[in-house]
Amino acid sequence: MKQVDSPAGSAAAGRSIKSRPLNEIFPAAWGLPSRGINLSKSALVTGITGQDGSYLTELLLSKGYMVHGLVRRSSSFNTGRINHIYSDPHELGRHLVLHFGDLTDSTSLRRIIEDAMPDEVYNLGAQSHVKVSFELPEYTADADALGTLRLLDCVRDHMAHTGRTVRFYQAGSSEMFGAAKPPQNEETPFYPRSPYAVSKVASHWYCVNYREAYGLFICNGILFNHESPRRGETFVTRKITRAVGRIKYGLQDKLYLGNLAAKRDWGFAGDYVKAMWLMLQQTEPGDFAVATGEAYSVREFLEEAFSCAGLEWEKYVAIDPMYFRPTEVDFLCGDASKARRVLNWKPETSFKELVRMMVESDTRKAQAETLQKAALAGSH
Ligand code: NAP
Ligand code: G4F
Repeated sequence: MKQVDSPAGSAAAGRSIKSRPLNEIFPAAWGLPSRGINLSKSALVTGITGQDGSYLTELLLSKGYMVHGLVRRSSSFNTGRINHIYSDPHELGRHLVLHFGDLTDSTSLRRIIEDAMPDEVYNLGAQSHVKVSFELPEYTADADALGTLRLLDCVRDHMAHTGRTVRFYQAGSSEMFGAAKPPQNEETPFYPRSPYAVSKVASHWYCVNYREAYGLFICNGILFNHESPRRGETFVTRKITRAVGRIKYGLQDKLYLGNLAAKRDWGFAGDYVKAMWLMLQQTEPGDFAVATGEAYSVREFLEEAFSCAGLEWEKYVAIDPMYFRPTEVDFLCGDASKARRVLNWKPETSFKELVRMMVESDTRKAQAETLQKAALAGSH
């Protein structure tokens, strides 16, 4: 299987853009309209700096799209996952344009839609951490629920003013099923168990309503957990594989986790973004569950990841109650038969391949960290 992560220091990462901070460069995008560049389609991706945004953008660029990305203002760099595909605004014929914006700010959304004139909008931006949503419930609702409504309404107005057609993908989540019994699919009633999940349910229904009320082409993807070497480091899979690499290289000796009994249907993010794109290429809009159909517990993920590195997880893992959630989702396992039938989509990466890919990537990162530390120590 092809390794899809682009480690720091790769040839791509070493292009000229690396010499200047992206935050300094891409505001120039405002003055360089994308219109007139002869490409087949244009897409706007919110959440482009996230795990899925980076894989989706690679996919869209490979298909010849002009891609516009919404990026949040941050005091530190948040574009690490897309540096390798970004090109300087002063280069001719670039296919990726970044715009500052925020899902909590409808003025920015409106301006970006008008500037980008997308054929397809992929709304992936969200406060996506379930546990954090219990600490930040209001912000999560603002970004994840109202953010979707704001974007939908901008698209609706843009279509009315211009007569253009814009297709819309909404990043729904298996978390919306919450306490509903597995296997879960498009027909399963939602039973959300966190402020994050409640916000995603609201987004789902906003999308259904805008589709029915205004005839917009809107698809809700109901994606089960999907992971990769680019997964955020506070999600359990990446937290585990990162710890495996660091333990292997003596950089860490303990890993603190919460509930090991929870079961998830874990797939590879690179496979799942293909389903997003396929949804928007159909003749009719619809909602689709995207999953592997296999579930494993956090404990099973631990066993698999540590054994990839020849380590016994029991020697390193401790339970810390701070990682438990006020309400847990015990068991998610998807039935993606509609996606298989209608989209002709199926996952291409097995659970074992996924875990190995993540462990190998994090082991390389830990090795690089060790070498860097040694070099620093040597220079003092
Ligand atoms: P992620 O890595 O956490 O990325 C989230 C993205 O949203 C980042 O680009 C983030 O920007 C951006 N964002 C956060 N708040 C925002 C705001 N107020 N305005 C604009 N952008 C904002 O998440 P992911 O794993 O790629 O997931 C993509 C989407 O799918 C999310 O909506 C998530 O809830 C949903 N989803 C994910 C999974 C999964 O297993 N991965 C499953 C089902 C659904 P920064 O980089 O600046 O933080
Ligand atoms: O990796 P997690 O934080 O992912 P979770 O909560 O399933 O949410 C992810 O998948 C959703 C799709 O179903 C997305 F919508 C959402 O945006 C996100 O991408 O936790 C997985 C499980 C949970 O049961 C949690 O309680 O792992 C358990 N867990 C045990 N110890 C832990 C830990 N989770 C985290 N993050 N950190 C721990 O130390």
